[in-house]
Amino acid sequence: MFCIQCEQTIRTPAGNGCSYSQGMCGKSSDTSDLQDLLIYILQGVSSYAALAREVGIIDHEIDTFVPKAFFATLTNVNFDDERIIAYTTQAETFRNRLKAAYEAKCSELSIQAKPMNAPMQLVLGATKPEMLSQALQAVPNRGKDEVHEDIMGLRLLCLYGLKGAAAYMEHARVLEQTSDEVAGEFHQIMAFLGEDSVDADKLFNTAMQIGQLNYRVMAMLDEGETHAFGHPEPTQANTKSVKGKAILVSGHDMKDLELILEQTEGKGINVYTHGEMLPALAYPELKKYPHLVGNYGSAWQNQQKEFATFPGAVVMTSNCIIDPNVGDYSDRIFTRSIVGWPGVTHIIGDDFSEVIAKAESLEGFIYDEIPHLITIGFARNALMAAAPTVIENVKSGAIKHFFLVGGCDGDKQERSYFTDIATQAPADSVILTLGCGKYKFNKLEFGDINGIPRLLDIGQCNDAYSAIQLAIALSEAFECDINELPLTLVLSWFEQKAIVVLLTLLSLGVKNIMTGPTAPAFLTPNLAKVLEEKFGLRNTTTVEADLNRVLNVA
Ligand code: FSO
Ligand code: SF4
Repeated sequence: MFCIQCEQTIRTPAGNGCSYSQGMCGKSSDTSDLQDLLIYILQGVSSYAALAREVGIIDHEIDTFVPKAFFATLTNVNFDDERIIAYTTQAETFRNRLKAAYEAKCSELSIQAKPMNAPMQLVLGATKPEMLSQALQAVPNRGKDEVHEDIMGLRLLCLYGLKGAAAYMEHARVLEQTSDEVAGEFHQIMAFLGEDSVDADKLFNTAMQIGQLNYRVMAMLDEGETHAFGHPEPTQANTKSVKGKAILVSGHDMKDLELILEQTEGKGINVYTHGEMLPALAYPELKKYPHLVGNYGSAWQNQQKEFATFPGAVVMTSNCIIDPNVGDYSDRIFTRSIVGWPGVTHIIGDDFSEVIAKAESLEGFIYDEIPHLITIGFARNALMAAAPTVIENVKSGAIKHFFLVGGCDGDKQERSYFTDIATQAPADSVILTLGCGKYKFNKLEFGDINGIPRLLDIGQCNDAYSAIQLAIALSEAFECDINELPLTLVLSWFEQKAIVVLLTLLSLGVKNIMTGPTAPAFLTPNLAKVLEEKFGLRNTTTVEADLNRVLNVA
């Protein structure tokens, strides 16, 4: 196995990446190899999808399938070999279907079918051992001895960035937001990555193209969420438990939460959000359910402790899942969509009665805790509504700086940096946050500036789209470039969604972003240098030094 896609990858002086029998996340070498083979064959599907488009053929079923299956290989999503194999054999079937359609159309038009790249030609082994034996040709650092390490780093940056975009495409699709243009560009990039380019400029430009593509995808997702559930509104969310039977819904997919709320109405079951589902509590069409009682727990890395003590059923709608056997709750956690863990019940379709029956069979919370309320719901609309007051306060000097501190959480000790920078930011600064990284400080008291809360929770990681809209509005109000605003972005990264959000920001020309707690291990020193020179992108250092630098520059 070789996997280097997330922040917790193994780093040694001899080389970086998880490459032994198991990754740091618990992914076995078999699962990793099967995922590599899946991605490789998906690159073949996309190659045919891109060619088929040239002759006027679009297959929507396949357009949906490819990003979804790619999403299954994102960090902490699917650890179930059988499900990965099922995606892989389905991919081969789809690839052959497109091949046949493309070749038939070519002969109908009397044109020569274009030559096939390697992923288009792979004949999948019939058994798991045969598939595993094919993994070497599919491993993401294939050919590493023949190419410069910077080329490999750029390939991986593109591959992992596109994976993040694929995840958001699937989130958007669930909410009926699809686009033939976006799917076409996605296939074209996926196909390009299957060709193992050695062209550094082309790879770098592709990374920027992925960022731009993801900007459109995040806009689609924003449209899907606000169309389905209304615009988030500032909301006091309870973070303590309420007496009664309980279901906990984690991940990013609010459609699943809505289905669960509908199906539990009047059943005496309380529904809680977890992790990245917290922002759902601010959407009018979700918060209208009185049995959506609040948020339980914190970010993904604490789930083994938190789920173990949750006296109800748990539903994991997307990333991030970790081993449920450790906390001994594998019989009351359920997976959805692309998520998988061997032996855990996977819910297909829209019927959650198994989850409800499980919650009914469990004790639930036996008493009410004293509520602890936090304010959430400052997505695009609420931010825009607050913008005139914010602008006045900037003009009067009451607000001197904005920090966007967001991204992923994780269990590394160094991540206390994000708590410290939020709490040590000067009293005349406003802190915007998004993603599960917010749990490092979102239950603390930050006060307000003339009625504007100093901590504004924008939402999920994909709500970076809302943050960008605010930055654009502020730059228009102050008639300056985004980079001239008194705004500092501090991104905590863990997995590939954060990589693509970073690519989006860079592709929009946002400069001087700080990322931490460590640099991606697939970025070589040369690539890090190029990103610093071009974009001022740098690693976080110490809170004191970083605050000193950004506040004195501003
Ligand atoms: Fe967190 Fe996990 Fe949204 Fe990530 S739950 S770490 S950036 O997957 O997706 O913020
Ligand atoms: Fe290692 Fe991260 Fe890959 Fe897991 S997802 S195998 S921890 S690099």
